[in-house]
Amino acid sequence: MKENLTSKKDTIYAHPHEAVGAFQFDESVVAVFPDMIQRSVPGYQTILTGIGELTAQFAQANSQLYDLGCSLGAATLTMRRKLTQPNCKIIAIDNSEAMIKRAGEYLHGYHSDIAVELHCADITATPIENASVVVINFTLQFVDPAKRQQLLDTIYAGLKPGGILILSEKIHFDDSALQHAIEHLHLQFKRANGYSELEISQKRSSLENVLISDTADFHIQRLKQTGFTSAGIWFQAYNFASFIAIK
Ligand code: GEK
Repeated sequence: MKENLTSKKDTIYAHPHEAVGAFQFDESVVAVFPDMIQRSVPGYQTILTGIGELTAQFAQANSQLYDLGCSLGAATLTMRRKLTQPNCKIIAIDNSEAMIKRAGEYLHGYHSDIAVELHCADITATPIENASVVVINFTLQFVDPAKRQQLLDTIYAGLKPGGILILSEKIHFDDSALQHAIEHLHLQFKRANGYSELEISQKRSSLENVLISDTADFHIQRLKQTGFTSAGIWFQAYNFASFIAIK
């Protein structure tokens, strides 16, 4: 990897902000994003490895693979590495201009003969067609809850029979004792990864009303209601889970 593509340490909330604004995926976040997501999301690397393995298992020849809310393209990279089926294309979409620009630089840093299209667009307004694998890795949680079902319907309609949706999300728990205990584990994870109390509390304020989580049961029910016959969790680390749904 080229020197100028390496990630800086995330110190965005290390100093007091006079007013903590709503979290935005802008250039300051892009510069530290790989560090930020690794230190904030338990199991992130394992999920990426799983996305690669599921791609190898479910990708179909002559089909399209989607990475919705691709950020810097980490899932696209792992899909591209594991894809062996002929005549496939990966379509990676993010509505942050800064993310897409940087994702292009990352993807060009590695050689591959597999076609990747990068689009700066809203995933709720993107057509999904002839798909065998659709990944939404920690992005549905940022979509307006009122638009989530419609997005899932679009994905379902665009998937080929036997196709797979891989959906990773931060989740919450209706049981308050469980919520408290598991949230504590996540806080300890962030502390162990070097985040200070100030950073943790300012980040939490900035994500309020921006990241809106659902429960695991709600996700599975909604996936079944969408039409998927098989839907369940394949990975969970504390309050972060990844679901698969097979058409
Ligand atoms: C990874 N998947 O590293 N349309 C398009 N993009 C959106 C939208 C939208 N409506 N809303 C948010 N985003 C990545 C990590 S990060 C997760 C995904 C996180 C984009 C937003 O710009 C950001 O890049 C991404 O979704 C969420 O595997 O930061 O916790």
